[in-house]
Amino acid sequence: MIWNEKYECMPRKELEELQLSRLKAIIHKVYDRVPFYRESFEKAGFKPSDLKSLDDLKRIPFISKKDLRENYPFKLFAEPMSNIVRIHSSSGTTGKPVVAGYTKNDIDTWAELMARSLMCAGAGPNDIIQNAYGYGLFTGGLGIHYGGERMGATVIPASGGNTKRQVMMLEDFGTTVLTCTPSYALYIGEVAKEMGIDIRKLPLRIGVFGAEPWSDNMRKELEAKLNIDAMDIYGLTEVIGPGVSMECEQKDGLHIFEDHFIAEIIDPETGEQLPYGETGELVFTSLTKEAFPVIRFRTRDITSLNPEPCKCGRTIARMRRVSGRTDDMLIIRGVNVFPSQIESVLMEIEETEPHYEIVVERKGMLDELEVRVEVNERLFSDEVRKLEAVQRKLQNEIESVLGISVKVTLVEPKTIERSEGKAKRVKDLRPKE
Ligand code: DLL
Repeated sequence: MIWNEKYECMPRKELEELQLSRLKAIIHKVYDRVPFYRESFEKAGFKPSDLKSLDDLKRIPFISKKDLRENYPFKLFAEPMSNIVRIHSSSGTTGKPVVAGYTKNDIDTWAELMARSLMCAGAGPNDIIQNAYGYGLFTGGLGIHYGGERMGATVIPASGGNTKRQVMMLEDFGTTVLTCTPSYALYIGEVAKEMGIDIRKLPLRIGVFGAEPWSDNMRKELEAKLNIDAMDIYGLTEVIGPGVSMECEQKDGLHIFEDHFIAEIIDPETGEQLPYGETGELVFTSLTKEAFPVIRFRTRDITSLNPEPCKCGRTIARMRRVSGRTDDMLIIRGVNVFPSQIESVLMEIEETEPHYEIVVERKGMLDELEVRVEVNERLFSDEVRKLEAVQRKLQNEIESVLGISVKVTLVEPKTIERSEGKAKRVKDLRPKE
């Protein structure tokens, strides 16, 4: 089912006309109301009246995370505080957090986008949604909550953590849709098993997983372990929160709600716009947000775009699953390594569990990459010879994917820290330059 057929299935030409008229309005608004944009447009010699076609967007300068930090907390808002009804913020692990403001209409738009997303994932008004994304400043909790209610489903505001209680609710409340990070879903599955509960036999049928990169092999793992369809949801605080794009039943890319956001792909080195199909950094422009519009925001997320209509009936473009971030990329002895490449290999090996961490250290002059992965109970109690064989197999496969040597360490079951939100899988212990 499609929540909003009019906007999700619009002929492309009509959609582009709508985008252009909305873009003109938002460009004028930020120019008039937000000193940062006025200055940056002027520096680039761009006037709002120069915008004649969607193609002219290219002429507008980007806004980066750094700009957002420099305007912390409220300087990019385009509405007076009296019109702001809510504040959210990102975790800010690498400096000051990003602060997003919402007007009443923004909250309404967001609920609409999340209702679309949940329906796109296959959920409907008869579902019971257990929302195990964290409630609070993080956008996952309240964002999904309002969308679930808008769609008419029953929402359980479980929030993250208290994992035994999550399992109890899955069983007692007959949850049909679980929303949380993929790493937390894995952990919930593991705790259920320890409690002697087989999630595969419960009514749970859909997982709406996102907020962190995960691989298609992790999807297979989750689908098998929980007996569900595991669907990818994408979003970010700067753009609105979850509900920017969502996978449909085809599981072939995430539909971007393009009547509200324009997506571009750029070359992260040159900033040049890349054609459809090419991989690069995702850039978003919000078209309808009132309080905190973003114009050409560089997400650092890596993906590509596909504008072809989908078999599901939606005509809005799709983005490929985000494989990582430009700032997640590790450079090891000159080679670019994405944690998702390692995850993909690990998920294909039966004897290991999907719990791993990546440690980078400098030994002498050289960087060393170590992949620590848990083995399953069976292998753990098996002969050393078998352990060694698995270790060698993993090492060979990872080395052939990455093209550099790695150290693989098999660790005991349940020794790697579990995540209740976004997993932190990389420990980069190299001295900061
Ligand atoms: O993570 C919003 C969200 C909540 C999305 C719940 C999905 C579900 P931030 O905390 O601002 O917002 O983090 C945004 O997380 O730029 C990506 O790098 C990453 N990310 C989000 N969704 C995905 C995904 C929320 N499906 C940052 N796949 C983004 C890969 C994702 N990465």
